[in-house]
Amino acid sequence: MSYNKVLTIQDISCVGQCSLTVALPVISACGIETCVLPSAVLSTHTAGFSGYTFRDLTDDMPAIKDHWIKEGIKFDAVYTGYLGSTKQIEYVADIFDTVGNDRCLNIVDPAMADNGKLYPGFNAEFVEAMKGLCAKADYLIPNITEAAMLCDMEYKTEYDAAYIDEILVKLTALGAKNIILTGISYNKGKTGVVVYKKGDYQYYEHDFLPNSCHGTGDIYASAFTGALLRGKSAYDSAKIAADYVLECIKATAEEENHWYGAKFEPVLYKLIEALKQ
Ligand code: PXL
Repeated sequence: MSYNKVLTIQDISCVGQCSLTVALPVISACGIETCVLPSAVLSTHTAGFSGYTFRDLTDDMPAIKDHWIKEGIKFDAVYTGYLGSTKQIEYVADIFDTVGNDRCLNIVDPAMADNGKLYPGFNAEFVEAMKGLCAKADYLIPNITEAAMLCDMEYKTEYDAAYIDEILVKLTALGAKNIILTGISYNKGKTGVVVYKKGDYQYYEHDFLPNSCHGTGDIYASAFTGALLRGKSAYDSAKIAADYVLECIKATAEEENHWYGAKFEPVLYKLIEALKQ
């Protein structure tokens, strides 16, 4: 088995089962060395809690990167999630250019919006800057809200294949090489993920579970990254990640008041088993 080292850049929400507290265990469980660059430290995530603390780590980023350069540290992949400021996007673009090895994969989850709305604290300027990061993405993993915003298109909850096609073409025009578009539903009771590369379209459809929970986007992107770096194809990685997220949602649904995140830990072994096949 080849050994890979990934750098993931996203926040630490101390409580909330999202971002780094998901990426670190999930990617490590996939057998991948996982290095981190925290974009911010929050007491909790911002979806449903109020009065959370927010320590922006933007100003620490250049010195951290410079130290890695001095030490000759390079990564096989850089995977970005929730970023703490617009300025940070610039720094992350530079990190892509300087600490990746010559086969480094840039994986971008433009974690900034869901259900038609930006997360608290983000604005149009952030979306514009995120378009620039998408241009550097070997793999871009947006949900449909983020995709519509990145394409300056209307967000729709009901759509046809032509709407999704337009999104895929526009994201490709931004510069993203492979697009993994999550939460795409063409049939009632079903949803799925589109895997797209320059006109080559694949779709994995699975059951839609009504009790969706917070943080599943981060679980999805982390499991996708882990599977991809284990040598799975983009389609197989997209499928493995989708199946794992379904297991996480089912595990969470057993307890009514676990509202802030998905219980991904008890079913982590299922992700590891899927990687063996
Ligand atoms: O799951 C995405 C995410 C990550 N980090 C923080 C968030 C959110 C979504 O709300 O608030 C801090």
